[in-house]
Amino acid sequence: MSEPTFADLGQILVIIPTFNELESLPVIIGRVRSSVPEAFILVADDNSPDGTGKLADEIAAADDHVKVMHRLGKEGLGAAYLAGFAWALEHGYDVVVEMDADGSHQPEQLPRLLDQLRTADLVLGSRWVAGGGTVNWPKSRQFLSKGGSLYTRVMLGVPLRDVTGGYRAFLADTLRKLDLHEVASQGYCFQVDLAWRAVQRGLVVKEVPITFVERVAGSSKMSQKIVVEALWRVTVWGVDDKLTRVRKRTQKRRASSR
Ligand SMILES: Nc1nc2c(ncn2[C@@H]2O[C@H](COP(=O)(O)OP(=O)(O)OP(=O)(O)O)[C@@H](O)[C@H]2O)c(=O)[nH]1
Ligand SMILES: [Mg+2]
Repeated sequence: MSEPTFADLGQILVIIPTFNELESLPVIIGRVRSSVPEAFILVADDNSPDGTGKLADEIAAADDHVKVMHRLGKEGLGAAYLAGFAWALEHGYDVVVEMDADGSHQPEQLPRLLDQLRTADLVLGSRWVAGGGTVNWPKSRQFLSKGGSLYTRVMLGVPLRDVTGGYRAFLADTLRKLDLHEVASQGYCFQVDLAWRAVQRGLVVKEVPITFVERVAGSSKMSQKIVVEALWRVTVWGVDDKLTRVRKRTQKRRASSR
């Protein structure tokens, strides 16, 4: 059987943000290259002290499908993605993918996301739809992730099951419509922010099942601060959104009773 091709989608760029991913990076690059050979990769490294950026340069020197963006220091996942998106749009890519370096997002499942992008503006890899799930994730992390998505669904009214996940494929046109210059959120909240922006703009957002695998090498950059930021911002956005709706409804009622 021949490999599926995604030539009809145009040029694809997979952005992999890294901070101290020396062990994981070469593995993940190799897996992306075999899974979707036509895709390009941009490693967005925040000057990792362990030399991940240097290793990325060495890989890029031997493979014209691998590019590297060196950033000055650790500024968080959101900032690295925003810089990567800007680079992708400047360089004329048609599809932009978000993928972690640690193997949690399996490159072998990328074809699923790309396939659905043919009929969507944004495709989310989802752990919490039928067929999706996690491997080696403690119950506490599963609870936090499902609970976070449920809270967001209720507060913001987004009809999505996994809104904090970071395995995603965007049409470049979608990124152009999201007013990215306004995005200030980080971590999980960055993912919520982008999905909510897409929903608010009436774009087609689809979820496809993925199996998220807990990292086997390196260490997590997840922190309590990231969780608290997400909870706080989602609450503020949700309350603000509800107040705006009530205000609009009252204005309409007043106008029609005049
Ligand atoms: N460029 C850049 N990449 C980052 C930064 N923080 C995290 N990353 C990368 O973003 C991806 C996700 O980070 P993780 O530490 O795996 O966070 P997580 O997946 O929420 O946590 P775990 O489930 O414990 O792995 C990885 O590829 C990290 O190397 C950062 O400040 N800058
Ligand atoms: Mg991870």
